[in-house]
Amino acid sequence: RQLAPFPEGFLWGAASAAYQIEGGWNADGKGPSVWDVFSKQPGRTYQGSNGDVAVDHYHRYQEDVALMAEMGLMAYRFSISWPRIFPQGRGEANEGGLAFYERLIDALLAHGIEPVVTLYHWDAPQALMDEYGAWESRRIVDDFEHYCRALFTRFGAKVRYWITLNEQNIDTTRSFLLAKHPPAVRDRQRFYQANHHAFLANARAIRAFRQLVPGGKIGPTFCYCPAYAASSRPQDVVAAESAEEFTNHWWLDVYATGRYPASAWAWLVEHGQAPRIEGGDAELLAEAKPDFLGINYYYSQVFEDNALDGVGETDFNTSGQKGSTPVNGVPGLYKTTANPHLPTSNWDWAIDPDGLRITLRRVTSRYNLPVLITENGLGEFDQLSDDGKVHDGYRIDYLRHHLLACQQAISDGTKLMGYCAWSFTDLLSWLNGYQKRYGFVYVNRTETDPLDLARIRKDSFYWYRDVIASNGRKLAE
Ligand code: GCO
Repeated sequence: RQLAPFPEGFLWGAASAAYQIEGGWNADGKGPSVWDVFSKQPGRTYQGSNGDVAVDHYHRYQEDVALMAEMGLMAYRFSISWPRIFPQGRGEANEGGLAFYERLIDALLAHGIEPVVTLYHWDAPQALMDEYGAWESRRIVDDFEHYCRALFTRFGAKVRYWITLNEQNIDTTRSFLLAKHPPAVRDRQRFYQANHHAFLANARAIRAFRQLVPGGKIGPTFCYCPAYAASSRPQDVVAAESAEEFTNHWWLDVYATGRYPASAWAWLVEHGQAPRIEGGDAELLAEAKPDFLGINYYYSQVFEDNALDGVGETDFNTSGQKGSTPVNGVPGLYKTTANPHLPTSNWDWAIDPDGLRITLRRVTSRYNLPVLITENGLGEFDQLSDDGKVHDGYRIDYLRHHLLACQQAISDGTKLMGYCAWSFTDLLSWLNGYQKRYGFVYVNRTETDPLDLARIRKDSFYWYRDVIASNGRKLAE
């Protein structure tokens, strides 16, 4: 059928995160983040890579913004590093950190690019980890609100779109179930408790925002992996529904309605894993409604029945070798299996544009809130060719099909505000180093000069520029 065009004013964007691009890890009074410490512990990241320099965006932001302007980008999503603003996590704000983001925001606005600011993209102040275990303590809720208020006060008149927490689901899963992010433990009770604190922090940020930035728009960003059933066997369907509830609704229901989903909650109570909830929490969560849901989409997952055979949370592929993703699941509930119908990336992520349409349909029918795609993209081993260019036709193909899925979702009734591709420049992958590249702009590193960091426009840069200029009409070509 004929698809409706993208709406006028659709935000064509691209995204990044502070730790993955900035560098300048101790510049102008910044305190260490948990990642500054964690990435330097042996064996934590791919070949010990860290963000001390990253792609040096802290010092090259003007060049990067000029490239965004050349591309015609309408929105740029970036995150603010909490320990740049509060080196100790709380107390007095650091003017050096605020001034950097002010320069960046002003540069974006000067080029007519809408800033979309993420308040928290995983780089908590190490001081708060040392003091009380960061997200494991309720004390973080007050400190997070204090930090958010400082930013709303300083930038509320310039920035219209705000994201509270980035991928709370992925970050806490890796922190407390997979032992891959700090504090790198495996403990389901601590997992649910830390998540409860993050929900409260999200709600407090939204409540403060309503006072300080009337007219602005705010919401969380969630990484949605739609769950498919491995077969029409009813046991597999139950498994997939449980996975949908435990891996998606658990977060989105709380953000959108303030309530934990019923059957997952019952299971946690039965298994002694439910978080402690205090008086007033339920009211706060119910009151703080987001204006939109930020959705990051990379892949779908297939689930089947898991008789009590002991499969627990397991590792995922950080090697870049295809075929090394083990089975993951919760005993008695579900476990993952490969999808025979889909190709996978070099990191074993199923490539599934229809999964994005399915995601948007599910999110819209369950929550009926506007959606901003805050991330979607393809990580690859891009190479600089002899002609000095980067021919990433595979990325164009990936983005094109996912954008067509967005267009279908719009026709299905999703109120889609915009699409931020991940990522604008190449950047540091938290666990996969600098070899996993996502950008429209290649950042050069050679063996002889690992810190060359020259910016080179990939083929996808020119393609996305034309997509934006045609408001998506180019996708039909
Ligand atoms: C990686 C990931 C990240 C995430 C992003 C999540 O390889 O490290 O893909 O880049 O997509 O940080 O919000």
